[in-house]
Amino acid sequence: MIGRLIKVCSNGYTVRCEEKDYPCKAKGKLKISGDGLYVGDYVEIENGVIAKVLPRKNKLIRPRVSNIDAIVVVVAVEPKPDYYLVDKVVLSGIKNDIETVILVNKSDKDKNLFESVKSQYDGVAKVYSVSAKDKVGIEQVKEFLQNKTVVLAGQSAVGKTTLVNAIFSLDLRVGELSEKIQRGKHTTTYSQIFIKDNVSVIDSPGFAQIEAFVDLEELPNLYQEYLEYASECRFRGCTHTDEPDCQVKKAVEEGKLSKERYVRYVEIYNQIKCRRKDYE
Ligand SMILES: Nc1nc2c(ncn2[C@@H]2O[C@H](COP(=O)(O)OP(=O)(O)OP(=O)(O)O)[C@@H](O)[C@H]2O)c(=O)[nH]1
Ligand SMILES: [Mg+2]
Ligand SMILES: [Zn+2]
Repeated sequence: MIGRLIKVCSNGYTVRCEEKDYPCKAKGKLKISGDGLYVGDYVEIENGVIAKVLPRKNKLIRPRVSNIDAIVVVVAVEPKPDYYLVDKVVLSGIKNDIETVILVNKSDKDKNLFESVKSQYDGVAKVYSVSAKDKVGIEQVKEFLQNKTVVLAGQSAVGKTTLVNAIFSLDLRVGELSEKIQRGKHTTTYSQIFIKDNVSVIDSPGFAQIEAFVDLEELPNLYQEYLEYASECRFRGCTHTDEPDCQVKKAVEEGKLSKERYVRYVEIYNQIKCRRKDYE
């Protein structure tokens, strides 16, 4: 039987075949050789044992998921958005040829964040405004989700599980925001796919850090909104950091490109450069 691995947790695997869920074990070999199993894998099961993984269309390392059509990054006014995290998710999406969209949640609390996010990610990602709590904007998101498998990414307590509840009319346990430290409590502890009506959403534990696994040389090319300007930079292979006559820098100064995202670009560029020094 062929099915899809929809859940991995400490007590085993769950595989869905034709609308039925099967608790499974994995062949020892699968656990130790290769790179193991990913939520989202299509697998062959024999008597409750996962015997084989079918070829993957793509995979992400963190969260550990495969066969993804889009990454949905959730941000909210609270906890305060970590835009480096959003940038790095976008980078890993571009690198793996997976579309990234951004959901600005908790619109019931704040309306300004949406415009700010939209201006920063103009030409990079679709941005939606939603309130998972009040179920506002959910239909539009559901339209985007049709016939896709997406993974939710974002800091703890931005409302990923609340969104799953809103999209699938479920009542999963959600966490709370610790007022004092403005951080979530990592309520979701393992990845799981929710499937209904041609929509598959993977809820994953909120992650505070992501490694984009990008090389210094390729970084400038992964900022797609820079490419049209980059071709006019004085130097070929301009990194848009300290070179003279850089058209990307000029476009930032003229307000044609987001200043905030550019400042983070330079910081990420320097982070990767330092990381490389560490290894040399
Ligand atoms: N005001 C408001 N609060 C929301 C909304 N969505 C979620 N919350 C609240 O935000 C808190 C965290 O929600 P969760 O859904 O658990 O967040 P999460 O992203 O799944 O967090 P982790 O599982 O820890 O990664 C809960 O108290 C929710 O009730 C929203 O649209 N508006
Ligand atoms: Mg959660
Ligand atoms: Zn340049």
